[in-house]
Amino acid sequence: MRYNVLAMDDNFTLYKTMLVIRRFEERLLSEFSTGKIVGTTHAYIGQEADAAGIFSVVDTEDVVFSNHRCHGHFLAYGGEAYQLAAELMGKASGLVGGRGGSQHIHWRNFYSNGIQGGIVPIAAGMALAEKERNTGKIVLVFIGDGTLGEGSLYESMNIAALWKLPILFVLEDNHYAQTTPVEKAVAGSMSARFTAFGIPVWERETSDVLEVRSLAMEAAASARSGTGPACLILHTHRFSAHSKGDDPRSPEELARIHKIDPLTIHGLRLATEEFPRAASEVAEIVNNAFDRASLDPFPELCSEY
Ligand SMILES: Cc1ncc(C[n+]2csc(CCOP(=O)(O)OP(=O)(O)O)c2C)c(N)n1
Ligand SMILES: [Mg+2]
Repeated sequence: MRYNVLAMDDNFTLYKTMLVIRRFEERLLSEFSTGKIVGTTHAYIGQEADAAGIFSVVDTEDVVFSNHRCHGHFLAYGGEAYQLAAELMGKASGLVGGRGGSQHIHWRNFYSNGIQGGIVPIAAGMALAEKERNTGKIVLVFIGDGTLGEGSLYESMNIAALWKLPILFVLEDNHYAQTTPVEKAVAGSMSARFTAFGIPVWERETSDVLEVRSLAMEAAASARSGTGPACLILHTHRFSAHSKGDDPRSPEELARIHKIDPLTIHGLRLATEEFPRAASEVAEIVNNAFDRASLDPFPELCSEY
C-alpha cells in the first residue's frame, strides 16, 4: 500500500506516517524478545520527522539509497509494512525473499545496505546513470554522523560535484555513532565538508516535520536543477538504543531528548478527533503486517549454497 508519497502534504497524513514508523519499530523491538526476528536491527524511533518530511516532497520515481537504519525511510517512501515485517522475520514473502533482513532491502527504486558509506559511491553511479539518460530523477543517499569518517564519502562528493550529478546527500546527525558521541568522532564543521566541494547545504536542528519538509523541498529542487549535488543536514535524536541495548546515554540525557518528540511537536497541529483515528488506522497497518507475516513460510533452502 502506498499511503503517502507525493500526496503527503496534509498534517494528518504526515502525522500518520510518523506514527506508522513509531508503532512499527516498537512492535519490531518487542518481537525480538519472542525470537521471531532474524539478524539484527536498528530502530528509527525519534527521527521520524526526517523521513516523513523528506518523502513528502520527493518524487515516486526518484532513487533512494538508505543505510542500516532504513525502516523509517522505507515506510515513508511508501513501502508496505507487511513485506518489511516479513523480511525482518526471514519469510519468503519478504521484500527480498527473506534473505536480506533488516539492513539489505530493495523495492522499486529503494535500496539499503548496512555497510557505512558503502552505498554512497553506488548512489553517485546511479545519479550518473540518471543524468546520462536525462530522466529528471534525483538520487537520495542517507548517511549518519558516524559515516562522516568514511573516505568513500569524500571521493563520491568530489566526483558528484565535478560531474554535476543529481544527488541529494541527506545527513542525519543523531549525535551518536553506535556508542560514540559526535564530539569524539567529528572534528570541525559538518556543513563545511560539503561546501568545500561546492555543494550547497540546507541545515537545521529540528524534529518538526514541517520544517524538514520545507528544507527538503528546497534541497531536492536544487539537486534536480542540473547544477549538481545538494546536501540536507538534519540534527536529530534517536530515542531507542543504537541497535538492541547498546546505549551509553544517561537517564537525564534520555529524558531531555524524549521531550523533543516529533509526534508531540506535530501533534499540536491536529484536531482532537484525529488522534484516535490515526491510532486505529496505524494499529491496523502494523498489527496486520506482523500478524500476517508471522504465519508465512520461510524460503526454501537452496541446494547450491
Ligand atoms: C564500514 C562499517 N563499519 C562499521 C560498521 C558497524 N556500524 C553499523 S552502524 C554504525 C554506526 C553508524 O553511525 P551513524 O553513521 O552516525 O548512523 P546511526 O547509527 O547513528 O544512524 C557502525 C559503526 C558498519 N556497518 N560498516
Ligand atoms: Mg549517528
